Amino acid sequence: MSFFQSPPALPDTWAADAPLAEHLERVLPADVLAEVRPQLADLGARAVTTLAELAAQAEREPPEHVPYDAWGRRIDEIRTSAAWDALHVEQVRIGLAAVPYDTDRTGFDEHARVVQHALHHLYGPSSATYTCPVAMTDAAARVLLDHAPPQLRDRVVPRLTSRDPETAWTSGQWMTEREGGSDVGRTATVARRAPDGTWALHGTKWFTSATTADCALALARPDGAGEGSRGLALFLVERIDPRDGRSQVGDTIRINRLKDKLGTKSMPTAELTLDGAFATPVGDPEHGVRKISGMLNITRFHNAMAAAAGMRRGAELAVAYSRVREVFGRPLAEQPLHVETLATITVDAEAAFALTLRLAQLIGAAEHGRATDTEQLVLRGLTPVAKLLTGKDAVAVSSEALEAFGGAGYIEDTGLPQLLRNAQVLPIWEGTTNVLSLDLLRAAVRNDVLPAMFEDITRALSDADVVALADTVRLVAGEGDRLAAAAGAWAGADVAVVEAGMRDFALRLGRAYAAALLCEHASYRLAKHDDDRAAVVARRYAQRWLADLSHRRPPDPAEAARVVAGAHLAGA
Ligand code: MFK
Repeated sequence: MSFFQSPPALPDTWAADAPLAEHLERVLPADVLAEVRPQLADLGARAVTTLAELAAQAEREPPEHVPYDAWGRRIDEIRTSAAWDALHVEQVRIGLAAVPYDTDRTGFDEHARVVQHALHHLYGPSSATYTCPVAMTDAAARVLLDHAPPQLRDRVVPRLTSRDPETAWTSGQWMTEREGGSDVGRTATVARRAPDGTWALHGTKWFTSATTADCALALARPDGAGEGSRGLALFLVERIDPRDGRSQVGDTIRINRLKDKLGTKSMPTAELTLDGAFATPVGDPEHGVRKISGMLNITRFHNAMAAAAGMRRGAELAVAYSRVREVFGRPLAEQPLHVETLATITVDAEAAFALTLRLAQLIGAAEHGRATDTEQLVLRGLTPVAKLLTGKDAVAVSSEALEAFGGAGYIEDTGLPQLLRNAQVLPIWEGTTNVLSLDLLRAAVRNDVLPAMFEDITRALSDADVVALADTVRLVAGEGDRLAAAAGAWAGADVAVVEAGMRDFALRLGRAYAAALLCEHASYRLAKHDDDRAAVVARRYAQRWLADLSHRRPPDPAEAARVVAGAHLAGA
């Protein structure tokens, strides 16, 4: 008899994901959870069946650019996979971009962002990165609500937040130019005002993600405005000119070519030329960077959600495989070193989820006028920290998940390599690790966010003041003290030295934050459910990332097996 390996069979991702259910039970009011649970259950089942099939098809069928029609007319059509289009319909029906905004109807109130995080956690890894247009659509709605005049806002926001696939729009975000991706102040696109008061954009955008979007927020420099980021204004560009219903694409918006990317292959990303594209200013034509920062802060939250969800999917795949793959006479799931690795990535995935969950709570509170002054400062500082830490961890965990498959993890038709490819974009787009580290420094200097962040860490730890967590809490508090002391020494220090240390500082702050939040969750689980799984998770995370080698506990194979089994429910 020939031998064939068994592929991993992913279980229902809602039913198997005990940490997801446990965190939601802690942070959501019972009525909100009861309302959303059927949707999560449906999504968890479909994430491994219909959605997974659509995602696989979309990954196999990348978009094509058709510049001209048969008769030589410029059309710049981008043909996407039918599966990609179906994933769009799915996310609209789920309400991924709508859920933060239709709270009058749902009653989710300030919990809507947590609900969004949960839905995203199940949809995202089976979406072939449709989460990217979702992120920009949500963020564009936020910016238009905050800055657009009523007429523009009332015409466009209902489309961006629609749950009806017939009327729903997606938005893009056109910032990046050849001159600058991070250094947006070098933007060369100009905005010219016609005598009738309308605006037209001229320039080249070097990376436009999800280019088939119905509209995009774009930065441009009004004629005569000053140099640098202060001279930039924010505009909404629509695919269909709202004045006469004519398509701007192929005419005043020309697609130069699609990008050939390492990952996100199902999604069109284009270089395009704006040649007099009609555009509407978002409010006064000034403070463009300040306004689009509101978009970046929401897309950075989405980036963290995508990272946490991708890490969980990597761990799920590796665990599922360990249960069917036998080597040296035993399933991988019974081999101590392999189980230790599975426990490590499972714990890192839960930490990413917890960190992003705190961000979701803070955004929801801020959007509903419930955030305290301290919480608003925490939100400003935690956004770059959560984005940069989870982005880095998503790559590391995806790589580990592929390795858990041996050679199969390196083979395209297993579908596994795309996990790593799609993770590698997460530390890059929406600000690289270094740009975000410097954004934390900007927030620390301009807004003094660090004391609020340390206060929030202390709050989480004081909620976890129980004997079973005492050593872990001490470890995290000690790291918090060291970080506070390091920040205290910035005053009067050489700026170059402070900047050069910011990546290390931001990553360490993220680790301490995540560990504190895991402690808070663990204490709840102990008190309410007499369950110490989460305490083990918090201890393992803090030991791995915060303890020096001489203080690390020796491995405990039985404990690692418990961590894996408790986080990946078998038979679900
Ligand atoms: C899963 C899906 C994930 C999402 C997918 C989306 C796909 C889309 C792909 C892309 O588009 S990737 C392109 C992403 N580009 C970036 O992330 C830009 C990275 N660069 C930065 O973040 C720079 O820090 C930034 C351009 C924002 C600022 O550069 P400057 O020129 O040095 O600006 P400056 O003078 O420091 O700040 C200008 C104003 O913005 C200031 O306010 P004022 O006008 O009141 O002084 C700042 O306080 C404000 N600001 C900057 N960053 C902010 C912010 N305000 C709030 N939050 C922030 N993060």
